[in-house]
Amino acid sequence: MSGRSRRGATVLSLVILVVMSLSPILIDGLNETTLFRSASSRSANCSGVCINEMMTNADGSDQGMFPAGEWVELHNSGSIEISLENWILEDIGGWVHPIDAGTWVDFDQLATPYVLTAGSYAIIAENEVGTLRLNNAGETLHLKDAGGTVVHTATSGEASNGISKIPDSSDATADWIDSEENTPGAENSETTGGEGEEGGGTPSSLTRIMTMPLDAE
Ligand SMILES: [Ca+2]
Ligand SMILES: [Ca+2]
Repeated sequence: MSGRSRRGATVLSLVILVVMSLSPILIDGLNETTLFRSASSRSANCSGVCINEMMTNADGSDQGMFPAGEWVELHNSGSIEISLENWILEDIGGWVHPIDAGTWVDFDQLATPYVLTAGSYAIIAENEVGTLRLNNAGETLHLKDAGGTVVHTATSGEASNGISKIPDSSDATADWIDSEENTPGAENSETTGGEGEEGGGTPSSLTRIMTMPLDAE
């Protein structure tokens, strides 16, 4: 074997090695894409304490003290009071936001700390904590109880500046839609006359999720 062909063989084996080492990355990339795709449009039905409204794209800075910044409204839709001690909000980008005195608006006015009575609302705000990073282009947010069990999952569509997202009353598992009016701490105000306009949102939300950074503000 001449020096040249030996060098050629060495280069060839290097190329094969590089390709072999890249393939797991490519496979991981595909899995990640599949994961993101399956994670979109995954709003869930909910009873008990549920995510009920979210401000993913606050007017002005997305961080700040409520009413500035992002916020999430929880609603106890059940018939018994529930303690949210050690519950968290976690988004698909892995940001974990606590539910505690520092994030729960008017926490000190609760009759019992952490207890959300039946029918009442809680506002969990960014409050400059720095961990509520809801993606303006579309977000999937999980509410988890003290044992780490997902209690509710909500997926929002692309948000307009300063307009909150609420469940689509015609389809609980669809991407959330724009509210008619932001109602933190009160019953939601749904956009009227929206029936029949939904249903075509999935492909565009898939595109967004695959092209936008997950933790974009
Ligand atoms: Ca509300
Ligand atoms: Ca945001």
